[in-house]
Amino acid sequence: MNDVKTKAIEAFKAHFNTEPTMLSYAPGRVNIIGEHTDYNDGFVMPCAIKFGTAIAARKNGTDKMRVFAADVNGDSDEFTVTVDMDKHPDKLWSNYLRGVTMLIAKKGYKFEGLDLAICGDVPLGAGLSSSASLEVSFGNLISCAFGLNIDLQDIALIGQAAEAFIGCKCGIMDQTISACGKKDCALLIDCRSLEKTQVHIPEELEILIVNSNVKHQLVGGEYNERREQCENAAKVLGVKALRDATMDMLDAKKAELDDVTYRRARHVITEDDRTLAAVEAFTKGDLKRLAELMYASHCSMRDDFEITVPEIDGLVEIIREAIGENAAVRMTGGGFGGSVVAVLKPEKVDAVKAAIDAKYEAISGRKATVIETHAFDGATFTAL
Ligand code: GAF
Repeated sequence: MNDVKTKAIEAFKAHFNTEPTMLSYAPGRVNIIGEHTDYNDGFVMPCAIKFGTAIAARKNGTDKMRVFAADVNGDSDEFTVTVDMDKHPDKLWSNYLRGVTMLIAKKGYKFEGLDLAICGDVPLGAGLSSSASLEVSFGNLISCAFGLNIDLQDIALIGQAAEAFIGCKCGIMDQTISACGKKDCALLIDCRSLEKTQVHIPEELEILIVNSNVKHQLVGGEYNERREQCENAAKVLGVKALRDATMDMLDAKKAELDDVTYRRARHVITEDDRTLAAVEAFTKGDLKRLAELMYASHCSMRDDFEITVPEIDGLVEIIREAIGENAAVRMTGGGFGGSVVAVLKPEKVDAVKAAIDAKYEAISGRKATVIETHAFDGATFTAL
């Protein structure tokens, strides 16, 4: 059992003075390519990572969720299972649970209260979807505990709606990969049809995540603004979503779009193409092509979508210099801080770590955290 699962069980016993009867777990994710395409009905290619959120639980025979968040300074919360949920004024972590509870109840499912102890090891604010792993782990727990049989993709949709309840109009990527991830594979997700295609990650390649330790938080703000800009561009182009547009269509309407909107749309349209091309590069084991695509994705996020920060741009360049040819590296996730992802041969890892040690602090005033991972399975539930 991984550490976080054991910790959740121990925390449950210590807090509730009894044994848990269930354990739910869902991982965080790293997105290899396809950024800010999901809410444009486009393509993404994430995989689940080795970190996640574990919840040890037991039915409590009441209509209350009683939650102990072992790793949020031992904070706790209690709320009633209802279709009419209020947000907690200052416990953001609990609002994800409140949102998921309300949304499952609103769908007409009948369930009752649980005692819960939660432990997660997805680094917060690192762009690795700690909140999606919490929503999916909790949604799947409710479904399995009360025999509701909610499909994992529907659990993901409920998680996405919980984010909207809190204030972030996010896409469906993070919750889908957390729910449905496959060991040793990235998933190409068509965010319109929700069709998922497994893209095997060749054994000789490793996934490296480098957390810039510039924390980002997606709730509201610039993320929602980007989404609005994309929706406006789609309207001007006369398409349902930017997924349906081409660069020719965009260029034909250039005069009707302000420069910012044009560049936002260019990022999304070209990112969809890069994502599909990356599947082919992976399939052929063509690291050089993958490197071109990932760097082009990074530059597009930096220059057109304007979601990178100098620390992240610096990290990408440090890694490119360290690996030389075939440096498949880019920012991953929503942006404004967070992490960089690299796909590389394991023998390159030491050189990357040494370069980061030598150069990152000087450009950023902080240390980066290097995480070596592979692709993991999505959500699981165990009766204890
Ligand atoms: C965040 C969102 F939650 C996702 O839906 C996605 O838009 C991503 O940013 C950017 O690709 O993680």
